[in-house]
Amino acid sequence: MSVKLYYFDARGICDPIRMILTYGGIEFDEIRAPVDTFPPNLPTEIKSKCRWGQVPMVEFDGKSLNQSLAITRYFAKKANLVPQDIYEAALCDEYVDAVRDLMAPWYVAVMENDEQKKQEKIDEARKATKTRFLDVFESIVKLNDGKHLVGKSLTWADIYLAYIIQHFEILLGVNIASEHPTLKTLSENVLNEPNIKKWIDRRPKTKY
Ligand SMILES: N[C@@H](CCC(=O)N[C@@H](CS)C(=O)NCC(=O)O)C(=O)O
Repeated sequence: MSVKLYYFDARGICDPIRMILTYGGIEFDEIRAPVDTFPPNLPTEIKSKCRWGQVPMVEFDGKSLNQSLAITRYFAKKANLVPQDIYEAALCDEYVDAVRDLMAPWYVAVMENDEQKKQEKIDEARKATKTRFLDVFESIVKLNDGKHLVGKSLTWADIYLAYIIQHFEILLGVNIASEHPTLKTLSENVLNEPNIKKWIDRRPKTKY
C-alpha cells in the first residue's frame, strides 16, 4: 500500500494519522504545505485536489479519502486499533468526538497573541474542560482497566486523547491533564509505545 498524505507542515489534526500509520507499519509519503501565517493558506494546487477544499487528504490505490476522522479511523482499522465489537468501536468514535469538542477552548488560547490575554484564555479553557471532559475521561479510564479508554488494549481513542494532551502542552506550555493522574499516565504510556515513539522521534519539529 503506497499512501500519499497531504497536510500542512504541522502536527494539527494530522499527526494522529501519522502516528497510526507508523504504528501499523504502513509506509507513507507526505506533502506538507508551508505554514507562513496562522491560520495558514492552503496552496490552490493542493486545495483543488481535496473534495472539501481542506486537508488532511490521503491518496492510495488510485483512491482518495478526506476528513481527518474518516482517515484516522480508516487507518486505525487497518492497524487493528478499532475493536471488533461494534459497541466498543462506537465508544471509540464517541470518545474521539469528545476529544475534538474538548479542543475548541484550548484553540481559542492558541489563537490569542497578547500574552496576558492568552493566560486568561488558558484559565478559561481549564475551567471549560475540567468537569465537562477531563474529569469524565479520567473516570472512564479508572472504571475501565485503569490504562485504556475502551477494552484492555490500545485503541485509536487512546492515541487521539494522548496526542491532544501532548499537542496542547507543546502549543501552550501547559499540561491539560496535570490534575488527572490516570490520563497523564495513559498519555505517557501511549506516547512511549515503541512504534508511536518512532514517529514522535522522527517527525519534523513544528510550532503547530
Ligand atoms: N472537518 C475537517 C476540517 C479540516 C480543516 O479544518 N483543515 C484545515 C487545516 S487544519 C485546512 O485545510 N485549512 C485550509 C483551508 O481551509 O483553506 C477535518 O476534520 O478534516
